[in-house]
Amino acid sequence: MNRLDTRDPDFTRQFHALHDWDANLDDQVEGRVREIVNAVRDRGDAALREFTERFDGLSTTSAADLEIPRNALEKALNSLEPLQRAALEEAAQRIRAYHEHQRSESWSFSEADGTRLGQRILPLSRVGIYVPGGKAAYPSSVLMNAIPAHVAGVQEIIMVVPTPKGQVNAWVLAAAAIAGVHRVFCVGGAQAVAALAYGTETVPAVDKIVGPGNIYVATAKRMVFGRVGIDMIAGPSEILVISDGSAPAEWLAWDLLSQAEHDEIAQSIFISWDDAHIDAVVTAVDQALSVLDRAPIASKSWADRGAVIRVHDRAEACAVANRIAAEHLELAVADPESWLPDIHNAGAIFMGIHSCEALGDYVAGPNHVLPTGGSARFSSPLGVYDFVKRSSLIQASAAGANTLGRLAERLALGEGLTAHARSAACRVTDRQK
Ligand code: HSO
Ligand code: ZN
Repeated sequence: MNRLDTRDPDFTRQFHALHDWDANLDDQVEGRVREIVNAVRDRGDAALREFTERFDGLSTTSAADLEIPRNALEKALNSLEPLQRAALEEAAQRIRAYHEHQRSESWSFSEADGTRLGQRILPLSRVGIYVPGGKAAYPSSVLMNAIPAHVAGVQEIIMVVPTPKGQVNAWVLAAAAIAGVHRVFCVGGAQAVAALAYGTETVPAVDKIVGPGNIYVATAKRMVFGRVGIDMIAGPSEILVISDGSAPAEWLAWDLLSQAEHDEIAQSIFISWDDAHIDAVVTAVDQALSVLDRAPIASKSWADRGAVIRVHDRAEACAVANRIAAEHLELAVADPESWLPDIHNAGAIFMGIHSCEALGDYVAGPNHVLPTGGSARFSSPLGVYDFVKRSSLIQASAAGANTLGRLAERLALGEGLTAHARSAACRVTDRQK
């Protein structure tokens, strides 16, 4: 773990080293992904089946075999233990209720001369949700991606999930059933992204692709952006805990490790101004690691990318937190409300010692798909607003066109655009011939 102290003259350099990181840029990967994307674009199902056989060891006799039938989703749901199923359903219900608040309405207003202006909000027609396979196959992420789309009113939600050697994760399928996913295909990687972007004979083309994935998936999403919409490019998970000593060190140690266990390149950072408290948390992390199932992953993450930062005071804690712009920020402090005005950059803010990130990851209701890698400076959690588009509405009255036409004509002439000027002038009374 990296130990930083803002009093250290070398602090700025160490701090940059800590968070200057882009896990998703690699020229070699780019070349390989380009080939895969082009092959699927040009040869459709045939290429999709070849790559699925090569990368996932899943051979199919026809492309139709790539689709998981609807009744398999129901079967997966019924195969869960009643308590597991109830937990998943309750989580889904809370996520749905939270996201209902994000709905926004179309609006318009009228001007004195009868001209009406507005904005119409409509759901996207069809979206694709990428669900990673293997160790990162999270049913909770299926809920977090699909439910906002559903609440937005998306007509068709298509999920893709790699099934290495044909192994499907029953939890993931059950979550898809609960979240209202319409169709599921067992394809993954760059080939799945290409199939969703361009469509194949079997996989329909979508309007937007969301969901996290490895570097191949992230690179493919970047490549097809423009053809389709994409959500943000997810980097490794991060948690930043600021503590004034109100929470027991052991709680905070588990909070830090709850991110570290996701991935060797996940990042957990602890900030405090209390030296004894920092030492207690560091000791508690080591103790927790000694009993953690995923210790091999979490230890590497904590050792290489983890950090404790000793700051001077609360104001400096906020300044450092704003520079990090963490995906998850826990304010493990006695009076989190009073801290809020000073926090400007964070994907999700967990307020007070009872609000650990794990609650937000699963059941609180807000989305767990959050801006990573400092992008909380300019972007937001995945939400209903990511599954809608807006159209402007312009309805000029005759009187309105008369006034606006004069103005537009003048501006058009200034730009040397005569057809624009004439088009506007046609609507101006004393210019009409
Ligand atoms: N913490 C992850 C989401 C997740 N956690 C899924 C558990 N399952 C996002 O940063
Ligand atoms: Zn998590």
